[in-house]
Amino acid sequence: MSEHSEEISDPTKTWHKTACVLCSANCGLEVRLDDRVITRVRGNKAHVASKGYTCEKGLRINYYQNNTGRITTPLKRLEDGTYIEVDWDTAIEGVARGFKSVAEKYGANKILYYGGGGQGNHIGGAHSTATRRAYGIVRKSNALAQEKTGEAWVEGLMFGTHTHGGFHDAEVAIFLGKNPWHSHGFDEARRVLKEISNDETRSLIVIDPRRTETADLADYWLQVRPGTDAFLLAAIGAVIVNEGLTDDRWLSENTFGAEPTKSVFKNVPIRDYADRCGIPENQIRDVARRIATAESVSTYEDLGIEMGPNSTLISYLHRAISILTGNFGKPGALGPHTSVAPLFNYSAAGKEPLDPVTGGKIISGLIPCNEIADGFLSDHPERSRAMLIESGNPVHSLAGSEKFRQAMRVAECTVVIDVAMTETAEQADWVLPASSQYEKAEATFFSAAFPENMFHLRPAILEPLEGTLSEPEIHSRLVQATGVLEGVDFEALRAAAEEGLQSFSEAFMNAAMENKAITEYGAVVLFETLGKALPWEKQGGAVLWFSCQMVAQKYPEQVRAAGHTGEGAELGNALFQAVLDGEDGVIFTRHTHEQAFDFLTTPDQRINLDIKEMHTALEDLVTAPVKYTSEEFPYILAAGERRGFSANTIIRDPAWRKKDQEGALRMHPEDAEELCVDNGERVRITTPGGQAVAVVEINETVLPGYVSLPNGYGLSYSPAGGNPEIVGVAPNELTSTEWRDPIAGTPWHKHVPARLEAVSK
Ligand SMILES: Nc1nc2c(c(=O)[nH]1)N[C@H]1C(S)=C(S)[C@@H](COP(=O)(O)OP(=O)(O)OC[C@H]3O[C@@H](n4cnc5c(=O)[nH]c(N)nc54)[C@H](O)[C@@H]3O)O[C@H]1N2
Ligand SMILES: Nc1nc2c(c(=O)[nH]1)N[C@H]1C(S)=C(S)[C@@H](COP(=O)(O)OP(=O)(O)OC[C@H]3O[C@@H](n4cnc5c(=O)[nH]c(N)nc54)[C@H](O)[C@@H]3O)O[C@H]1N2
Ligand code: SF4
Ligand SMILES: [Mo]
Repeated sequence: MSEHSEEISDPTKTWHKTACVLCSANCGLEVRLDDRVITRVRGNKAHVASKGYTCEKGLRINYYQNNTGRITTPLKRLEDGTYIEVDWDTAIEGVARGFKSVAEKYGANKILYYGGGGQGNHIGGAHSTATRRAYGIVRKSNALAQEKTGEAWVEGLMFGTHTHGGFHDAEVAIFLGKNPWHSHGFDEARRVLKEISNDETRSLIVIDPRRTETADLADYWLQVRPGTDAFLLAAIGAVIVNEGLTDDRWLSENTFGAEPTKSVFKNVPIRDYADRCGIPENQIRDVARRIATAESVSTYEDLGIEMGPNSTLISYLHRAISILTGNFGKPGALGPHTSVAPLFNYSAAGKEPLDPVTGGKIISGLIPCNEIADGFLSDHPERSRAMLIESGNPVHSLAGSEKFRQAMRVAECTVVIDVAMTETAEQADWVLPASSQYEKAEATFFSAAFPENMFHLRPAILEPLEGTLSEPEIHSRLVQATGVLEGVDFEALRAAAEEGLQSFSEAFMNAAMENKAITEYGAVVLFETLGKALPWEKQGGAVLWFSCQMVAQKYPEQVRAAGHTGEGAELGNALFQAVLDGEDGVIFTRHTHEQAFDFLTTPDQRINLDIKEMHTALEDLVTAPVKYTSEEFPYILAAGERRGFSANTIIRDPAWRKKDQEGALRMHPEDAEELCVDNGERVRITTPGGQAVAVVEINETVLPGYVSLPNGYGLSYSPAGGNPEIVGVAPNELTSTEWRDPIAGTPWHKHVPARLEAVSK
């Protein structure tokens, strides 16, 4: 027998194609399995987006798939806080009864849906639309409403669509409060960063108070004083305007509101703001000129500014700088993109309702995360009374963990769908165990590439762990428990699906005309009919049939340009088939840069610079504070930095980290000296929100007076046969819900005033 045939007959030698679920890049992976263990992992070179790239985390995904924290049976909480195991029928009936009773007592609009997907899984969220409709759930939120809603509001008003930088091609790439070396956020991040850094015709600009791994590669590292980015960007914009570096002809053709915007920038006191942000004026002028004279500029803002003072204003300022210099809709610049399913409703920006209980702006339908717990805990008659939480761990990830626990305690029915017994599951009335992302079909809607955009549906590579169900199945059961689908003939549609996609689409459309439940609960109907006619490992992908039809309807020319053929429903079917077959991902749309403006939903499809609220905020900056420390809290704590082995709360076993298992508090040598602490010793951190004890790492990359803790640590985990232990500090035991942006309500986690004391040895 040749070596080759031996490989084929030995299942442990087969490479299975899938993807990493630890960050939004979702790099394509190939893995080997021995029984249920992922024994080897490598980057999938044929993957349309990642092309073989991975970071060190992706190679350790077996810690996600196989750990002792998995839940394998539905759980019901008893009065005394303990749990009993129940079967699935009991759990589904119990949940349905719980929500129905809340709806009868207070109205179904008092139930909140939270989550719907982490870094690798959005198929569950897509099915939740059916559950929400069946139970009348209209309130919702997810982690985007604690990071990206300010950005989404600005983008909605400026463009009416999401934009993303073209970092692979940009002459100047700017990272603003973003450390892509560790956090990624675009394909092949480290390769691209190194490429820009090594190319003397291109420039990497990093704005970060910490000398991060990305800052180390930068041509211009602006070590901004924490929390003062608004002053820096205002000054950069002012230099561009005052030195006549704006692209006026382009502005008059493609934008409106450029003149009033220039006027506000004109009045910015550059030298004063340079002092406030701690960057020398000549460096600000150099950077402004570099931006203005580049062929193309792309900026990536992230948590360093989204979770700090003036965050919504900063989201506007850097976009205004890009637009004033003509950087939109060309290679290497900011551009729009297609989506299989958009994460936000950008065209609704500016028309946001306010939360009836807490008063916050509900951007794109999402209740600000920092207001959720306060809402439940208020005595307002409109307050929410129940929660359905799916694929999110808000007790750990939202500001003020203790407050969120209390909110779950006062709620009358709380349900968590998760793979693990998380901090949030530990508070729930019902816990429903989901199959892992390698045990069902999964995909994300994160891909933001332009002019070509990609999508990757990953089939299951393992059978569901016994006792668990996929989210499509869980939602199907929850919806069917309400009886709304009783009149739908699944059999007939399934038979049509077995004949082929063309028969199915005709049968589906005809049936939908007769019974509106078919489209209202479309995701579940698709799963039960088309899905059940697919191979088991792809069943959950059926919901994408509808998305593919929508994409084909919206961008027929560009779907065909991406290689899919047909007209109307046939084109949608061809795209869906390609998605099902595309084990390396597929290109689903191919635009040209000239078509970028077609995406704008602003008047005349021009970019809107004239956002009055932002102009006022820019003017008011002159009286805004520069420091948020006090005698009582003299330090600034960045609560939740991304590091080599952090992955939100997706991996619970601390052993997955090769080093820094506890997640050290990084501290400048001067501060360590003042506090008389050495490496490995402990300090007590006290903030207005709470207290914790952390191990110290003396680190020259942070500024004196500024300390940082990693994100996603402090998870409870029970090793096999052992007692639960918590390793490291859970950052949100130290944060507070009221410490937030006044416009978008997003938290100031990177800027928490704190006091430090050495813990006696
Ligand atoms: N390894 C890893 N990667 C991840 C994740 C993970 O958990 N682990 N999570 C993913 C998720 S959900 C997200 S949202 C992204 C987040 O990705 P990033 O936003 O890049 O991550 P952070 O490290 O939280 O913050 C970025 C930077 O902000 C800087 N910063 C702090 N204060 C300020 C300030 O006042 N001004 C400026 N300009 N910068 C400041 C910090 O020094 C830090 O380098 O990462 C994703 N990728
Ligand atoms: N202090 C502070 N807090 C922060 C941050 C910070 O920087 N500082 N960062 C914030 C950011 S940007 C984000 S995005 C959030 C992230 O916080 P969350 O939105 O809570 O997301 P994760 O921690 O990724 O939790 C994902 C959950 O999904 C579960 N899960 C994994 N796979 C599956 C599956 O297939 N099905 C189901 N049903 N569940 C699954 C995991 O067990 C986990 O409980 O954290 C935020 N919290
Ligand atoms: S953590 Fe992110 S960058 Fe690293 S392999 Fe996974 S998806 Fe890719
Ligand atoms: Mo995030």
